[in-house]
Formats: sequence, C-alpha cells, structure tokens
Amino acid sequence: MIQYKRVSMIGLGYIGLPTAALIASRGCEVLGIDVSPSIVATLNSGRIHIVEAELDVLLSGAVASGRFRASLQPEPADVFMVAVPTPFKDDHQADLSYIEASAKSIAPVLKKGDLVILESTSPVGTTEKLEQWLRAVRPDLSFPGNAGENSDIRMAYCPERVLPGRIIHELVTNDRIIGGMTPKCAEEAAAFYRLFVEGSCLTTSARTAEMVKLTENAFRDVNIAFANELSLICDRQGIDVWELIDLANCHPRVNILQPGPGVGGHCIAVDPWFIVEKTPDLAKLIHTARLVNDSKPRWVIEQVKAAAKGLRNPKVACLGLSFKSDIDDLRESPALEITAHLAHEIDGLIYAVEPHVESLPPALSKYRNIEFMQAEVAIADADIVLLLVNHKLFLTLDRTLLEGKVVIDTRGAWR
Ligand code: SAJ
Repeated sequence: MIQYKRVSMIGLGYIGLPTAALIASRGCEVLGIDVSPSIVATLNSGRIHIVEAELDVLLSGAVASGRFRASLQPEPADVFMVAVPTPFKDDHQADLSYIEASAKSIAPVLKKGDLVILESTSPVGTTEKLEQWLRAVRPDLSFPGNAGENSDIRMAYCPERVLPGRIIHELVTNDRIIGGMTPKCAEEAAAFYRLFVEGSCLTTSARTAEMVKLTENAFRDVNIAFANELSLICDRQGIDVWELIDLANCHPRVNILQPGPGVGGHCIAVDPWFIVEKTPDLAKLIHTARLVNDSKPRWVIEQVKAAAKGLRNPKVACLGLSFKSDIDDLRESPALEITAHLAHEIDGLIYAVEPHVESLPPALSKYRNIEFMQAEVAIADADIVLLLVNHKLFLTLDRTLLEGKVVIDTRGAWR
C-alpha cells in the first residue's frame, strides 16, 4: 500500500461500492464519491444501500477503521476509479453522460502522478473520450494521448466481470483484463489491482480491454440467440428443442445454451449494442442475435394468446418475473415484459408469481387484471400455466397440480 495510499471511487453502486470496500480492507484510504446525498449519508453511518453477500461486514469495518468515507465532493487522491452506469438510449447508443460528469468532477483535483481507471462497461474508445474530457479542464497536465509514456496522468480501462451475489468473492478471485492507454499505464494499473486481486491481471491496450468486456457478453448473447432460434424452428416441426439440444450436446465439440423467454439483465441485453453502435456495417451476426433474443417475448405472448383463444375469461398463471433463476432482479426482465403484455392483450385474469419479491412490482401494479399470488394457489385456479423463470421452487412443485391445465414451459424445466 505504499504507492497508492489514497484511492477515490466515483460511483457507489453494485460494482463501485464493493470494490471500494474491498480496497479499504486492504489498507488504502478510500473516498467514495456519489451524486446521491442519501447514499453518502447511509454509507458514512456504516450501513449499505444495496443487497450483496459479505458487503455489510466489509463496509462497516472499513468505516469504523476510518479507511472508508463517502462524499459528494471529490478530493485529491493517488488513484481515481470510475464505476458509473452506462445505460443505452432509445436509439441503442450508449449514454456516456455519467462518465462525462465524473470527468468534470474529478478533473479539478487531479495532480501529476495520478492514475485514472475506468471500469464502466463502455463502447470502444470511451477511455480516450474520458481523457479528452479531463484534458479540456486541465490543459496544465499532460496525458497519455499527448505525452505518451511521459504523461503526468496515467490512464487505463479495466472491466468488471462479477456475478451479483458473489461480487466480493469474484472481485478477489476472477482474472482481470487491464487495458492501458500506454504499456506503462497498463503496468501501473495492474500493480494497483494486484493489491486486492488474486486472479491474474492480464495487460493489454485500453481499446482491446473495452472490446473484451463487450465480446464476453456478445458471445453469450449470440449463443443464447442460437438456442432461441432453434426453439422456434423445432416448435414448427414438432420437435422437443430441449431433447434436441441434449442430444446435440453429446457431441464432444458442441455446447448449445438453453432457449428461454428472451434475454434480460442489465448486461447481456445491453452490451452487444455498444459493438453494433461502433461498427453497424460489420456487426451483422451480433445485431441479429440481439433482434432474435428481443423478439422471443412476443413469440411467447402469441403462444399464450393462441392457447387462450376460445376460453371465456381465461386465467393465466405467470410463474416468475425476474430476469433469471433464483434472484430478485427484475431489470430488463423478459418475464416481466411478457406478463405486462398478457395483462394488456388477454381478456381475462393474470396471476403473477414471484417468490423473490414481496409484492407486485410497480411495472405491473397499474394493470387491474393482475393479481400477485403464491405458486400453488395460482396454478390451482389457472387455465393456462406459463413457466417463465426456472426458480428452484418451481422445479420442485407437485406436478399433479398441472393436470388438466394448458402448460407452456418456456425454460424446458418441467420435461
Ligand atoms: N439465458 C438464457 N439461456 C441460457 C443462459 C442465459 O436464456 O442458456 C438468459 C437468462 O435467463 C437471462 C440472460 O440470459 O435472462 C442473462 O443471464 P446470464 O446468466 O447469462 O448473465 P448475467 O447478465 O447475469 O451476467 C453476465 C455474465 N457474463 C457472462 O456470463 C459472459 C457476468 O459474468 C457479467 O459480469 C455480467 O453479465 C455483466 O455485468 O456484464
């Protein structure tokens, strides 16, 4: 902890806060910066504003020892890390305004010798943009873009790759890709990460590191799209897609993922667009995969509507609302989208079941024909049972409950 005594984390969300707390636990003096006064107050009192395993103990310890403090205002530090959101806009272009605002806030306190690291998932070239925003405010300092290896400020891009629920563990054990604006920048950033990362710290250029993160999630998106497309092809031809995939996966070099009601979450459904944004004429497969996965919810809705045709006041039990199994995260969830559309398009009752949340989420509460229910009660009263998320709880349900019902299993969980 000699060289990097003071570390500043800009953005205290799902990635920034656990990272900041971990670094503080390794002996650095960490200042967390956030635009929300209530987040700053909560953290300074030793409590946390997000749910994540082990984080509460880590943060309260860091606050008690005086190694972590939160503030609305940046202060001088040796390392500045930026972990703010990069959502996309309606036209699927990345919204970099949070990174730009972070740059403007830290620029006044930068000094010669500082290291600036971007962690937010971003289109290729964003670290260079961050540099330009900093340079515009601080023409008195030199940067890698205008001074190369002799720059006053070192800059690098290092994407996070952790899974919610295991963030603290994966922050320590996962390998990290560290992209420097110059080789020396990469080496300095890697030396910093090695203070708290036990996995390998692999160095490359900033542009490559930006693209690595997008590639990982686009790889998964394209492969899920392949499975989703197969599910449509098999349905038309009377073939069970899950049996098909099991059999094809017996081949030693085939590993097909699972079809589902669509792709959700804040990463896989978003990041491939950042590749399409920069190279629309080339990213044809990646773009098509996005469209295939985004069109799957509509296909499921049409299946339910076809099953409901001819039934008077049909009752549809929608099992699961989260974007994947055994979590409470509803962001970009295809299950939520399908349930909302069914309420709008079906003249009947929709029973929404989600064991990981306490009540009907706001996105559904405006529909008067949706009721929030327990799984067994919903199934018992439904004409159509639609399985949207393969939560463990649904896999162990008494299957005799399904007798006499129309069952639409989007996950192949009840085969
Ligand atoms: N899904 C399928 N079929 C499958 C696998 C997933 O339909 O065979 C669906 C899920 O139901 C869900 C969506 O895809 O709706 C995404 O789920 P996921 O488990 O694939 O990914 P995330 O979004 O929870 O986390 C990913 C991870 N990236 C990769 O696995 C390449 C994680 O390591 C990243 O940190 C995270 O994105 C991120 O933040 O980028």
